[in-house]
Amino acid sequence: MTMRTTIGAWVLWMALVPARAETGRELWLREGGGNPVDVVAAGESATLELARRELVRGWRGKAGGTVRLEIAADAEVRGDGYRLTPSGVRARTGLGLLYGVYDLLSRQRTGRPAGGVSNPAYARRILNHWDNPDGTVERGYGGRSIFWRGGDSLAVTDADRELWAAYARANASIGINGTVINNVNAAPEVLSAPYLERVKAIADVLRPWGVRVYLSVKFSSPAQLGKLPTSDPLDGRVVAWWKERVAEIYRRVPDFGGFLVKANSEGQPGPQDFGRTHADGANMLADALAPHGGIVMWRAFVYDPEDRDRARQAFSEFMPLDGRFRPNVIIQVKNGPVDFQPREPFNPLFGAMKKTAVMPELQITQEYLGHSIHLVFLGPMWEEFLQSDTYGAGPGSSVARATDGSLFGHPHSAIAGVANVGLDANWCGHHFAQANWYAFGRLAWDPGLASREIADEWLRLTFAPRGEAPGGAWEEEFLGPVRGMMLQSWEAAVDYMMPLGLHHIFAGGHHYGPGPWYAPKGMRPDWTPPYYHQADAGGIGFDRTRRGSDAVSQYAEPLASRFDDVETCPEKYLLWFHHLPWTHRMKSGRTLWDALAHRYQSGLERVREFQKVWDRVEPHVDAERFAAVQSKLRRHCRDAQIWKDACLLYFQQFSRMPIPYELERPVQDLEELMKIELPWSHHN
Ligand code: BDP
Repeated sequence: MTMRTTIGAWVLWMALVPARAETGRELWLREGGGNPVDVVAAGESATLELARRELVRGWRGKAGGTVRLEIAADAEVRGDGYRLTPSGVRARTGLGLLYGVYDLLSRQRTGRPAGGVSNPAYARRILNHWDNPDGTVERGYGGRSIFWRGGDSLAVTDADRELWAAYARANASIGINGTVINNVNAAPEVLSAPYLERVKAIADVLRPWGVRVYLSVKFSSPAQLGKLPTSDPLDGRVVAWWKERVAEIYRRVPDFGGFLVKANSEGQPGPQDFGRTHADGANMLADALAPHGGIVMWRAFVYDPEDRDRARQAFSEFMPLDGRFRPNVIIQVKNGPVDFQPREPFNPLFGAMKKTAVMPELQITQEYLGHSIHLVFLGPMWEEFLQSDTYGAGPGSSVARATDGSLFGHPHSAIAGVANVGLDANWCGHHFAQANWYAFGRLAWDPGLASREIADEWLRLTFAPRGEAPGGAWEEEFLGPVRGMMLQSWEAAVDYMMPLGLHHIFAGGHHYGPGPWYAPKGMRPDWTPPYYHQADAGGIGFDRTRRGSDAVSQYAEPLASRFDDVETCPEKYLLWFHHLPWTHRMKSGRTLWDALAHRYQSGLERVREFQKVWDRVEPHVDAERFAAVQSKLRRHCRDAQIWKDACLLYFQQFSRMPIPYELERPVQDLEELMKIELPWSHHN
């Protein structure tokens, strides 16, 4: 709770705080201030009915106005795109109309002018839920699963249906049209009849909102669930088993989207267990799905402890298979070559794999970015990634263009985000984590959007006083500063955790706190931070140059040479590609050690600024959300301090150089810091 010290402030507070409690449950779809409206729609469908209801609920245009929803051909409108016309919305599909309605309403609420055509860049815009049948969520920080309850409770209740509808509505409002409802580390039983009944119930609720259901499958399901002697993808019995399972799914869910597969990765079974390739495995499943219109999203997240550089492996394993996959296979590739680190260069498969469709996998849940404790807006990270030029087809081959179908023209295009949604009242654990769900949807629709615009929209929709068009003092005193905080928050986190290209220096297991020292005896080296930072008396960083692991050569020119040369390598990726002496001169003239220390300090300082920004906007925020975010920021700040002190004191053992005297001194001892087990869940 916050303390108000003067009566004056109290009166001001009474005047400004909205009367209604804000739990965050309504996300960016907060109601209030609907004007009467007349909706004229040609035709009838469940989706059109939703569009009509949304207009009636949220119309802020002229009171008593008329909105026309028409399905018609339009040379500029593609897929589920739409045109906002002076009289309403025109689209080719009912779903296009629903998307148009959301856009129209959002524009009314945010004061943006309406008009023009909007088409989705990616055909499939998908959430990946890492939800387990027992109701837990792997790397989930917003509470338990919204899909699975655990125990024997597969029965579907009205409360389930309401929850799924609210979830589907939120997704539809930002253009998300698919969801994988179980963990990539998949349990075979999801393919059994009782589970498929629940899958059907979920799909039935999601369908009118245009959200299709997909499943993650375990490659060894034929043996584990079907009791076959093998799961070899080239064995006739296995082929027949999958065909039958797939038919079984489509009997219940006629518009089922397809499978997501994690195979031969982190101990998961896969085709290589039978001496077959990823292509053999993916194609077998693709053939089973093709007659029904389903696709396979086959993950390229593979790495083997024997290889000297984990960052090279997806490329080495998948490039030779380019062109050997069926047209309904998409290779799902994490944004970076290692694993959702605070900052990575893009995975070199983007732009290089041309004969096979490739889809980006982003992580909305903040596994490596402060869980649901740190306020980190991921828009800028995704913008950097999607706009990175791969040079795959010459200059101008951004990751977005290399994957959305515009460069290589594959029949399917898709993008996935690992969901941060759970049973928490505000869905995501942290009020600001909702912005990452929102940003993912918006960028999947239009990867050219600037993260500044997205933050702006989201803040207006989520925090503006109810029922009023935001303006004046609110814009100046709330929107400006809070948007500024959001836009800096990712770079700040990179700086207090892993600046200058450092990566994977987390404590083992939870991936929340620092652990650059973490290397238990006998553990796979590629699961320990020293493998990644390589700090010693001679310097720090992973040598991926031509003289090192040569990962640079997986990038197209001019990138390969640019990353290889320490003079031209962007400093943000310096220690990703280079092992350098502590005294290496940076562009600023500072030594590498000093620059590192300054980065850690400035990351922490920015979080302390965020606390001030937030406290200052108190008069503009409801008491519930104000207090919740304020309290998270305290932990954020405390833990950023731990990151900075731990990393600097640990690396100082090697650099043997003083922390620059103008910077704050650490406030804890290294021995103490090494013992801290940060309570990483906001539930504890
Ligand atoms: C890692 C996560 C692990 C996931 C894995 C994956 O730590 O929990 O199963 O990625 O994406 O980041 O398969």
